[in-house]
Amino acid sequence: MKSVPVFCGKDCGGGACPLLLEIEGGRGLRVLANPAGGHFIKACRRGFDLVKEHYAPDRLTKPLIRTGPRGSGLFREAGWVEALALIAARLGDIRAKHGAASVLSLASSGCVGALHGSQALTKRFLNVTGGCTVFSGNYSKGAAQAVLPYLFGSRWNESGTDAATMKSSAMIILWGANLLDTRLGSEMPRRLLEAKQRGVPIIAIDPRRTTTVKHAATWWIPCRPGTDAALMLAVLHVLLSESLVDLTRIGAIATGFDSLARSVLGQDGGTPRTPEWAETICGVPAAEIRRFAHAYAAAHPAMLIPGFSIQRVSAGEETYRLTAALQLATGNFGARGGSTGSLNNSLPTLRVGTMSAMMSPGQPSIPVLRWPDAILQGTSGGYPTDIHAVYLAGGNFLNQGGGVRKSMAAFEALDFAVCHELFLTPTARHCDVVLPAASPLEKEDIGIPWLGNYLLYKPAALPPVGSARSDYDIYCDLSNLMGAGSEFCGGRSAAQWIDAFLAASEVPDHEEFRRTGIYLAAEQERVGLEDFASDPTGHPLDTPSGKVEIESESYARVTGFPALPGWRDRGADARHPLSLITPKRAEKTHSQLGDRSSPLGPADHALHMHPADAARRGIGPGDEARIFNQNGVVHIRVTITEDIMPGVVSLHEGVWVQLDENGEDRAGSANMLTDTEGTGPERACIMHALPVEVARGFSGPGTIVT
Ligand SMILES: Nc1nc2c(c(=O)[nH]1)N[C@H]1C(S)=C(S)[C@@H](COP(=O)(O)OP(=O)(O)OC[C@H]3O[C@@H](n4cnc5c(=O)[nH]c(N)nc54)[C@H](O)[C@@H]3O)O[C@H]1N2
Ligand SMILES: Nc1nc2c(c(=O)[nH]1)N[C@H]1C(S)=C(S)[C@@H](COP(=O)(O)OP(=O)(O)OC[C@H]3O[C@@H](n4cnc5c(=O)[nH]c(N)nc54)[C@H](O)[C@@H]3O)O[C@H]1N2
Ligand SMILES: [Mo]
Repeated sequence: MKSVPVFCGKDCGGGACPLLLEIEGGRGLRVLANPAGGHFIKACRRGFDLVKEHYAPDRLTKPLIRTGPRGSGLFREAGWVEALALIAARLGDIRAKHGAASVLSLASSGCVGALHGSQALTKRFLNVTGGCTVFSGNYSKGAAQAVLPYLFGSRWNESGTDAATMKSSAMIILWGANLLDTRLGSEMPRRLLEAKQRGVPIIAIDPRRTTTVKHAATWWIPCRPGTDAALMLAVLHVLLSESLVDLTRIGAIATGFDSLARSVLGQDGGTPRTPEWAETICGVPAAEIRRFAHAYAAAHPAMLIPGFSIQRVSAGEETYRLTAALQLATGNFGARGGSTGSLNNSLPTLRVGTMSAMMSPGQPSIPVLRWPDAILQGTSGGYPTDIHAVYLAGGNFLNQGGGVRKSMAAFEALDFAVCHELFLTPTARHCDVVLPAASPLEKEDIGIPWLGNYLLYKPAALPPVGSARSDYDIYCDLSNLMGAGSEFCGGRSAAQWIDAFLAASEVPDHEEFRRTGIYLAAEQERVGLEDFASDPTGHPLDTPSGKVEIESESYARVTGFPALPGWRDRGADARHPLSLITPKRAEKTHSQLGDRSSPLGPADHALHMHPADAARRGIGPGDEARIFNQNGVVHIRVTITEDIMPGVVSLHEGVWVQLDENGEDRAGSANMLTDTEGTGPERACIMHALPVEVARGFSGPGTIVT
C-alpha cells in the first residue's frame, strides 16, 4: 500500500485541504488528513468522502446523447468520437448562424485548481474557438463584492484576515458565519475551537442553533434572517449614545462616519435606530442588544467575521457596509486579532501560474443570476446577445440558480446544451450531450485555498473510471476538431502546464512540494489593511478620499440607494409569513451528493421548523408538508426543533429537484422557492430570508400559487 498527497479542489469553503489517499493495487482505499498540514490546516468529511464519490455506482462512465425530451433522463450511450463530432458540428452551425456570442459559458467551480479550474478551462475553450458570452459575478458573494470596492477601493481584496490571527483575538463575533460547517478557510474551524479553549467569548448571530453555536459559541443571538442591518444599526446606536466611540480616530481612517452617527441617532430627522426599534424587526430583545454592544465595546481586539449569508438577502449590500462601520466604531478595524469586517477570505493568494480564460476586452456578459432571463429574453429584454447554446462544466446551475422553473424553461428554449459531469444531475438531464468528467483523484493539480498563504499539490492518483476524461483533455481534442489547433493547450500536456505553473511560483523546492503536498509561505498571519489602519496617510486607500468610505456618493450614483448605509425595509408579505433560509450542510458541497434517489444522497433531508410554528399549522414531528410562495411548491418532511427561532424555517440547499406532474418538487429543492430578481445593481442572488408559507400534508389549500 502507498499513500499520496491529494486535495479535493471543491468550491466548498476550503478549496484546498491537505489530504492523503491510500492506494492498494491501483485502487483508492480511503482518504485521511495529511499531517503535513499541521495542527490547524485540516480537511473535513467532504474530503474524506472523495473515494466514495470516485467509485460511486451512479458515476457517468460514457458520453451520453439525449434521445427523449429535455429533463426526461432519456439518453443513449455514445463513443467519444461521435460525441465530440456532434458538439463541434452543432456549435459550429450555431455560431455560423447567430454569431459566437450566441454561446453562453455556464461553467462553474465544481473543480478549482491552477490547471483544472472548470470555469477558466471552459471560457478558454470557447474563446479560442470563436468567443462566447460569459456571466459576471457569482452566487456566493455578489452583494459584498458590489459594495466593498466603494468602501476600500481596489484594496478590498486585501481586506480579509488570516485564520491564525484569531490567536490574538479577545472576542470573536460570527455574524451569520457557521464556521464549523462552512469553514470559510480550511484553518478557520480549528482556530475557532482553539480560541474557545482559551476562554475567548464567541458570539454567534444566526437564526439557527448551528453546529458552531453548539460546539464553539459562548453566546447565541438568534436574529431574524435578512434583518442584520437593523441589528447592526442598533448596536451602533448604543455605542454612539453612550459615547463609546472615538470619532476623532475614526475620522482619520474613514469618511462619512459622523453622518452615519447623526442618522443612527435620529439627528437628521429620521427614526433613531434604538435597540427598541431594532427589536421589533430582528426579534432580538432590546436588553440583549445593549448587553451585546457593551460586551463588544469592552473587548479588544474583537474579530467580526461576517458569513456570506448576511449579504445573500434583499439589500444584502448594506450588511457589509455596516460590519465595516462596526469594526471602525469599536476600534478593531485593521487591528491584529480584529478585522475590517470584510469578507474574511479577501486576501491575496500565493504566486503560482494558472490557466488563463483568454478573455477579450468587452466580451459580452450577463449577471450570473440572470442567465435564465438572458436566454429567455435575449436582446429584446436588453441583454447583450440572443443565446442559442450553453456550455457547462463543473456546475449544476439549473438546480443551483434562482428559480428552478424559470431555469427549466430557459433550457427548453435552447437549440443546444452540453455539459461535462460526473453525475447525471438535473442540469445534465436537460443537456443534449453529457460527457463523463474525471474525478479529483484522477487529475494532477496545484490547489489554491480560499484563505491561507499556502499551496497544495496532488498527482493524478487513480486511473479514470470508465472512459471519463478531464475537462482539459476534452477541450484539447475539441479545440483541435474545431480548427483552433493547439491554441487551447498551448502545445503543452497537462503535466507540462503543472511544471510551468510551478516554475512561475514562489515555491522554492518543487520536489519537496510534490512529496509533502503542501508549501507554506513564511507569513501566516496577515492582517488585512493593517498598514493603512496604522498609518492612513502613509498608506492611503485608492478611494476618492483615500480613506474607508462609509458614506459613498459614487455608490449612491451607481445604485440609486442612499450614500449612507442603512436599513432598507422590504415590507411584510402577509400571505407568506415565514422566513425561509437555505444554508449549506456539513456533509455536502452544494448539489454534490444531492440526489435523494441515490444511496449517497441526503436521506435525512427535511424542513426545520420551530415547535410554535408547527403547532400553529397542526404539523407534528415527521409530518409531510409543503412549502410554497409565488415561485413554486416543495413537498418535504418536517423536523420540529428548538434549534431554529420562531418564524423562521430552514431547508438545506443543494438537493436535486424532482418535479411531479403538477410541476411541484418532491425532493426538497430549495431553489424552487427563489427567483432571479436579485439585489442591487449587480443582481446579486437572494437565497435567505425568503417569504414562504408552510401547510400540513401534500395536498390541499395552499398548493395553488399565483
Ligand atoms: N459544508 C459546506 N460548506 C460550504 C459550502 C458547501 O457547499 N458546503 N459552500 C461554500 C461556498 S461556495 C460558499 S459561497 C460559502 C457560503 O457561506 P455562507 O453563505 O456563510 O453559508 P450559509 O450556510 O448560507 O449561511 C451561514 C449561516 O448563516 C445563517 N444565516 C442565514 N441567513 C442569515 C441571515 O440573514 N442573518 C444571519 N445572521 N444569519 C443567517 C445560516 O443559518 C447559516 O448557519 O460556504 C462555503 N462552505
Ligand atoms: N438556495 C440556495 N442556492 C444556492 C446557494 C444557497 O446557499 N442556497 N448557494 C449558492 C452558491 S454560494 C454557490 S457557489 C452555487 C454553487 O452551485 P454550482 O456551482 O452549480 O455547484 P455544485 O452544485 O457543487 O455543482 C458542481 C458540479 O460540478 C461537478 N463536478 C465536480 N468536479 C468536476 C470536474 O472536475 N469537472 C466537471 N466537468 N464537473 C465537475 C459536480 O458533479 C457537480 O454536479 O450554488 C448557489 N445556490
Ligand atoms: Mo458559493
